[in-house]
Amino acid sequence: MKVLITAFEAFGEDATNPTERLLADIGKEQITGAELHTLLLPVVFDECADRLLEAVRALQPDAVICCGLASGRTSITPEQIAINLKEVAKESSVADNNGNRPHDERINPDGPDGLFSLLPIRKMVDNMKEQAIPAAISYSAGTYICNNTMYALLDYIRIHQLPMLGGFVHFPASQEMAVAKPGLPSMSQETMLKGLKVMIHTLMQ
Ligand code: PCA
Repeated sequence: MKVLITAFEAFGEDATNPTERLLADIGKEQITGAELHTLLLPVVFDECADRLLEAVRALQPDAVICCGLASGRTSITPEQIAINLKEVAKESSVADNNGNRPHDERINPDGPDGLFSLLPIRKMVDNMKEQAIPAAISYSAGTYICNNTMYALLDYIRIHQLPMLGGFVHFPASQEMAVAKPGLPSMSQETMLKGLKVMIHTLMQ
């Protein structure tokens, strides 16, 4: 099974993005039955999706697992749904890495309002919990870059009717980030890697 894993560069106030390290770590792993490919995406509206879809077209993977940071979360959270909206709230300080702050914009003006993940998210969560990894389904990927990426991927699969699994998983902050911001919920990079491996194994079950 050909599996494409993606992650994001740092954004906002955070100097690092733990999914970037996660991507480097999974790139060194051998998983029987899986041919792994990795891709780091920019935290820029539209470009995140363009780069991902370029790789999808070139690789034609059987499955795509996109990974991103959701600082403040306590578990690894596969997303259930992506919504057709790009929105950076005015009061939020987090423009994308090119300074874009879209407001009330559709990702695809002709696309459906929402698209469900094509990954076996419930099985992934159950399998991670069985391995004592904190995990839960999330019902909102937000309206920022991760949602943009997930929606664009699912919309592409929908439009081209591809036999491809795809979806998005948010990870908590790393322990290093929690040292800099006391009180921030965190998870070790080792546990994140273990969780990602469990999710890849779940695809092949
Ligand atoms: N998390 C952000 C964008 C990049 C990332 O890792 C998000 O949740 O949209």
